[in-house]
Order: sequence, then structure tokens, then C-alpha cells
Amino acid sequence: MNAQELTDLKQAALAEAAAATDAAALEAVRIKYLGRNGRVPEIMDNLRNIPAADRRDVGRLANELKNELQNLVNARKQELQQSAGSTGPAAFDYTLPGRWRGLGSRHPVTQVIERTIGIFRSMGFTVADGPDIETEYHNFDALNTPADHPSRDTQDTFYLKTGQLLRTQTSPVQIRVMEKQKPPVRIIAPGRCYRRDTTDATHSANFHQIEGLYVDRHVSMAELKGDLTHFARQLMGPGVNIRFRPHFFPFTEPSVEYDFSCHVCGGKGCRVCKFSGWIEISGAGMVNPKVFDIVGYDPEEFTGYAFGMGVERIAMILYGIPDIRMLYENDVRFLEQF
Ligand code: 2U9
Repeated sequence: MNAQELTDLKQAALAEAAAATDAAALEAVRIKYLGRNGRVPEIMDNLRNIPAADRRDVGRLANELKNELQNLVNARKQELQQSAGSTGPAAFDYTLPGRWRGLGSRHPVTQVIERTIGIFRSMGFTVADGPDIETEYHNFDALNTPADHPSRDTQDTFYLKTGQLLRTQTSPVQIRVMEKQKPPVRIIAPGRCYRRDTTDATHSANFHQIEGLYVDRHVSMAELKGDLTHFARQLMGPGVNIRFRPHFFPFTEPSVEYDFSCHVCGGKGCRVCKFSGWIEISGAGMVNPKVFDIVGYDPEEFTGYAFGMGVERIAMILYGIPDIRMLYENDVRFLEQF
């Protein structure tokens, strides 16, 4: 190997490194020249066989080749890494439209619960919570529901082997609060309830309720009607009215069912209210004094109102949902509308 041959070799090596189009090709060039069995170590090993006159030049040129090639390999390596990491103009078409991933939204049942909580919070109510698995005492006995009441039937209520049951309403939450806390009590209890209903367009074995309870001195039916009217107008619109119809519940006396005037036609009559001008919402009443006796409140001193409502029913009325099952199918095309 003489000086000229080495100069040619250097040029070839640098050209090969410059031409490598990916990291693997570059590494192959490095190994070919600089690797343990590569050309440069081979030349270095052979230096002693070179005539003494040429030895210095060949050694110097071999060192130059080694250093220049190593520098070029390092620089090219960085270059190739950068263009692989970024999607350069060749790999990415900037004119493509963006991909819409869609925004999540709250489930309509959650929306109704949150709005109702907000409205009653503004009226001084707090939110109470309790277990889904209840005792027969809290779900029925303490609510003055007689032992032979049809709602206790195994056809209507899910009983567990333990003798407990899945709560059929959220009223046991209010019983538990009254057991612990003296009046005044002003709470709403939203939550999941369970009934052995056969599923159809308006019934589900698994549904949500919101119940309210207000106990103090001098609470009357007038407060009940005023507060429910305020709630109805906040939820459905300022023109909505409310009406009471006599009813019976074991836990309230007197008891009523209440209707909202139709938020669609304003009471004139339309398809939504089946041309009656009114939409049946739910039930309410004055807490039965027997319930106060049971939790240890003096019914001579305290009165209270209570109301209940089915959340799915309110959501269906508010958003015009025709079938309760739509709320549980988790079809994104349905849910994304809310
Ligand atoms: C206590 C005392 C009384 C809660 C009430 C209703 C009337 C009512 C229904 C609404 C539709 C059940 O979800 S539904 O099927 N509820 O009509 N609920 S009064 O009364 C109570 C609650 C707690 C201590």
C-alpha cells in the first residue's frame, strides 16, 4: 500500500459514507473501514512491512482516513436519525385534513342529575348518599310501608340471600340521615335504584331517582309547591307551571302526584303532552308523622315535605327521547347529541 493507494482508498471510503441512505448502510461502511477487521486496522498492522521511506506517509494518511471517516460517519448518523424521527416533507402531506377525534360529553342521565343538584344547592339543599344494598328496615319499614304492601313482593324487589335487598328508591338515604341528624334537614338524594320490572320503552330494572326532603318547623305544602315550581322553571323554562293531583304513598300524608305544564306547547296541547297541556312528572307529599316517630323526630314540633322523581323520565321529557333503553345502549351516535 503506497501513499497514492491510500489517498484513493480515503476518497472511496468518504464517498461511500456520504452515499449511505440509512443507518444500517452507514454502519456497514464504518465496519468495512474502521471495524476490528476493517481496512484501516489492517493497514496499521502492515505498516512494519512497508519500506521505511514510505512508512511515515502511509501511517499519517491512514490516520487521516481513520479520523475523517469517523467524523463523517458521526455527522451522517445524526443527520439520518433526525430525518427518521421527524416526518419530513417526503413522509407527510401537510395538505391532508386533520383527524377529528370527537369530544366526549356527559350522559343525559348525569346531566339531569347535575342540573337538579345545582338548582337545589342554590336553594340551600345538600346532597346525601347511601348504599345501593339496603336493609328491609330502611327501604320499607321505616317508610311506613306495610308488611303486605305489593312493592315488597319478590316479584317487584330484588332480595339478596343475606336478607338485604337492592334499594327500590333512594328514600332509605333520607331515613339514614334523619337517624343521625336533628332537624333542620334539607337534602336531595340522587342515585341508582332497582326494581324487578320487565324492560320496555318506559321501564328499566335499573334506573335513577332523585328524592328531596325538607324538615323544619312550619314546613308546609306551600313550600313544597313553591320549591317544585322554582325547580320546574329552572329546569324546563320560565313559563312552566306545576299542578298537584291527590294520590297515596305510605310515607307521605297527604300525598300528591305532580305535573309540569308542557314545555313544548306552553299548555295549549301538542303531541308531546298528548294534547293535555300537562306532563306527569312524579310524586310528593308531607312526610307521614309515623316516619318521624320511627326516626325519633317529634311530629308535633316538626313537619317536612318530600318528593321523588325518576331521572330517566325527566331526561326523556327534556330531550325528547322516545325509549328509555336508548339511555343504556351506549351508542355513541345517540350519546354525542347531548
Ligand atoms: C322520606 C319520606 C318520604 C319520597 C317520595 C315519591 C313521592 C314518588 C316516585 C318517583 C318516580 C318513585 O322513581 S319513581 O318511580 N317517588 O313519587 N317519593 S314522595 O318520599 C319520602 C322520602 C323519604 C323519609
